Amino acid sequence: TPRPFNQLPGDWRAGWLNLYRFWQEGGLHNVHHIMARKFQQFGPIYREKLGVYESVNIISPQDAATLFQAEGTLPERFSVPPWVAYRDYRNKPYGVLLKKGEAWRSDRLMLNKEVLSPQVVEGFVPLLSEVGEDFVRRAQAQVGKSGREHWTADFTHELFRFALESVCHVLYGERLGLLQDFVDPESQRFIDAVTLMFHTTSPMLYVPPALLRHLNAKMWRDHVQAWDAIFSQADKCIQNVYRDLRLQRKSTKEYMGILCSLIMQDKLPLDDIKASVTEMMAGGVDTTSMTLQWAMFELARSPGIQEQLRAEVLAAKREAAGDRVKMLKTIRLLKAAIKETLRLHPVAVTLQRYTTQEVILQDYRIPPKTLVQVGLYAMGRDPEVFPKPEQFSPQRWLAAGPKPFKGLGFGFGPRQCLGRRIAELEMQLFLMQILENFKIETMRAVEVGTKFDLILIPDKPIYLTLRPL
Ligand code: HEM
Ligand code: 2DC
Repeated sequence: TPRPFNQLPGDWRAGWLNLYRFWQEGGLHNVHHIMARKFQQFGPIYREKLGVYESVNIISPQDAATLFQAEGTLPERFSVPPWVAYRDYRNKPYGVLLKKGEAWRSDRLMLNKEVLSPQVVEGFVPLLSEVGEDFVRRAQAQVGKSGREHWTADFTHELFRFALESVCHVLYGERLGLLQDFVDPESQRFIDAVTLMFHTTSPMLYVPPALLRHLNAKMWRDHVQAWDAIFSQADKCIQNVYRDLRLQRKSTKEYMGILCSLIMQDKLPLDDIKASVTEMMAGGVDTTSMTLQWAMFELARSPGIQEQLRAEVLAAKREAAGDRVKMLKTIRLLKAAIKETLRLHPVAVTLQRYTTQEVILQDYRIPPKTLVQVGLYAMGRDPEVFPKPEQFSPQRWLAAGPKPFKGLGFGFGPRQCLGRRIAELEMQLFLMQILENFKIETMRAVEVGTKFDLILIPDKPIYLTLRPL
């Protein structure tokens, strides 16, 4: 018979003491390392209490399968407290990111049709390719300017701009011009606000924000300022589209973007559309850009794999006569390379769900309403799950046989990442276009680690070189 809940291994009796220890260990930026260590110490399941938050943590794909197969139709993840606190403080509506229950589900189903469904997603290809082409053109111009036949830089900010330009093109059907030499300071402010928002979230994760609010701590003020900037900039973009639509300035022939489709469908209240579109605009900056940066870094460190990918892309291009939609159907290794990048460098350190019924994990009874976290970072580097985990090997995803609950970078099920298809297409097209035009290089001696800043990011700048083929 399964063992009772209170026999689970782990430090779950003294929440505040644990939080204190966590701070002392520099846990703030090392959540992922601490988790990996706890799995080593306690085995594949442990219970933990940090401050007021209690969770059960798992690492094996089989346990993830058990968890997600029992999640039901209204899955709920850990609701990041400072994000909720901001919305309540400013009286701003929740979008799908923060909604729960039926209210979440009805919004989500409407959004799925315009953001995730295969027919609509194919229409994103020309919009996203155009942005990728501009990036290539800009890179070529930078090579010219350098006078040294290559462009070497920390690409963080270039990729932030690329990512925001991309997500806005599909959301609003309009270009912001972020890949030009002159960048609109308001757009730049939006990008900086998203980074600041993530950065100020992590220290407040385990301290109730209400407490910080009363202390009026600098962290909370910065967080509010960051969200204010995000909402006001998104609102401007949304108002522009709304006005153009009313004045019939938009030609109704071509695809006009996700926001237009949602407004014309008229099935969601405008405030709910706005809330979720704002979340998508903010969610589309650091996520894809950091993943692309890691992908280029890994390809630079594995020139052999980079050559294989280039060969695949060039063959696909010949066969499809340059048709990007067709090309996307044949680039299996490139898609595997993106999965492999997210295995080693997931954006989200964990996936979380509240259980709705009793589940058995590692032969322990987990009661309903328990927060269970899948240690995504730890799983990606566990040799039991991925042999030779330190090796970047896209090929491992192409080997015969199913790989259930191993590729979880975007989450799972009805509550998985809403931007998943946009993100995948954007990254596939970007890497295709880069591989067609440049060799990616880096100084091989430099080791780069990972830092938790709410999302996982490189712990030092990554310098990459693009060299025209
Ligand atoms: C949720 C990862 C890009 C918008 C999530 C979740 C993960 C994730 C792990 C939680 C899923 C779950 O609980 O099962 C990623 C990764 C990205 C990425 C790895 C890129 C490499 C994007 C983009 C957008 C976006 C480009 C916007 C277009 C969202 C939203 C949610 C979400 C709105 C909440 C969905 C809901 O609760 O219904 N993402 N994401 N993400 N993501 Fe992404
Ligand atoms: C952070 O302990 C660590 O995709 C916490 O695009 C648990 C947790 C809960 C929700 C996760 C979050 C972590 C990391 C960032 C995620 C978020 C859900 C969505 C969000 C993974 C793992 C993200 C980056 C969205 C953000 C959209 C936002 C900017 C409007």
